[in-house]
Parts: sequence; structure tokens; C-alpha cells
Amino acid sequence: MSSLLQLEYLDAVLCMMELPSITPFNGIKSRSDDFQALHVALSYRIHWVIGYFDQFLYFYRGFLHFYEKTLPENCGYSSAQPYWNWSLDIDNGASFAESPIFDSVYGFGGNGACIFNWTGFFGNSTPTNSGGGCIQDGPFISYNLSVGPGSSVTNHCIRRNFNNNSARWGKVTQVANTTKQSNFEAFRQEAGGVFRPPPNKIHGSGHGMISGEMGNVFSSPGDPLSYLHHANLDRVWAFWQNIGLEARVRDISGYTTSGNRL
Ligand SMILES: [Cu+2]
Repeated sequence: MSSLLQLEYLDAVLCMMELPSITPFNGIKSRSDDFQALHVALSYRIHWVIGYFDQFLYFYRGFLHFYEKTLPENCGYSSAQPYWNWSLDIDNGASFAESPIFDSVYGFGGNGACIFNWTGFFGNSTPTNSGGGCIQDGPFISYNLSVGPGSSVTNHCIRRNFNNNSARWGKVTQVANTTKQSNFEAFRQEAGGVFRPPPNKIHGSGHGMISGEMGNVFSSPGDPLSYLHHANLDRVWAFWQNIGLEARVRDISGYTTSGNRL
């Protein structure tokens, strides 16, 4: 992706944050809130699904399709929805935090301010003493979300809390473990959910690495990186489907109802 296109994409995301909302969800203001609020409303069918193995794959394929259509139609973006191939940033020997995706000009900005002993939005996470506060740089530094954290409706900044421990689940070997599965049920279980107990999986890895808003099962699309993370998961799914397209494009399975909350 050229630097020029990176800036164009970031501008379009900012534009979505400024355009007025068109859906009736409670408390929302912008076009990007429309998307985030829809995700919050359907969280029990996307993430809180029986057995920890979420159904985010179908949901996000449609969700990203509409997001990808809205960026050019409403905000003049001229290309396809980009993805973030986190494996490249994890397997290169450096910390994932060095990734150019966190650049303050051509990327999404970096970690949140460090808040010592921050235990998450709801006081139930183990402190990492990495970040936890509002993002400190990049194009979204002064943006206030209207939806979240969780299913609440409050004005708040985008928080991040980088977590290296989650990065190891996003390695190329983990992606290969996912794409070698022979049917959809095994594939989606290997892709994993957010709130599945360790060992974590590629889906949880991207959310957990960034954490903060991005680590929240309800309000994660409040961090624009969520769309790039899920576009990459969709790419992995498409790769798997293309191994035997005829059968795999129709292969779906699993629960669609909510499991017990942790
Ligand atoms: Cu997700």
C-alpha cells in the first residue's frame, strides 16, 4: 500500500468519524458509530457464542463489505479495504509494537499512555503496565468515541494497552495451523474466539495485542484497527476456502446462540 493511499485511507476513516450517523442506535453521532453500535448490538451472536468459538467470520465478511462500500461512497476513498498481516510484524524478530501500522502519520498511532496498575475498563484484567490510557499520537488522538466501552454509551478516548504475550498466537505457524484444518468447524475453532481460555488463537491474538477498546468483545470496532485485523482474518478464511473452493465456500457450521458469559 503506497504512503499516499495510507493517508487517503486514514482520511476516509476520519471522515466516517465526522459524518452524521444514519441508524437509530442509542447515543450515537457518527457514521463510524453506526458500525460500532451494530457490532455492540449483535455481540452475543458474534462473540458470546457457545463453546468460546465465535461466529465472527460470517459477521465480519458482511460487516467489512458494508464498511468497504461506505468508505468510497461517503468519504472518497479510492481503493479496497486494507488488512493488517500481523504475522509479518510478529515473526520478524522485533516487537510487534515496532510495526509501521502504528506510525503517527502514515498509521493509526501507537500505544495508550501508561497507567500504572490499570485493570481494564471493568477492573477485571491483570495489569500489564504497558499502556491502558488514551492513545498518544496519530490521526485519532483527539477523537472521542460515543459507544462503549462494553455495551455502555459514553464519551471516551480510544485506549490501547499493548500486550506482547498475545502476539505469540499470531505467528505464521499459528496461521498455518488454522489453514491446514480440513473442514469449517475445525477451521473456525482453530481461528478461535476472544474469550477462549489459553492457548489463544489468531483472532484473540490481534485483539489482545492491542487491547484497550480493541480488546473489548462489544465495542472493539471503536478502534479503527479492528477493521484491518478482521480483514486479515477474512483473508485467511478466503485462503482456506480457495484450497477447495467448490466445497469450502458452502461449508459453514457451529452455534449461533450465546453461551454462558465468563
Ligand atoms: Cu474480533
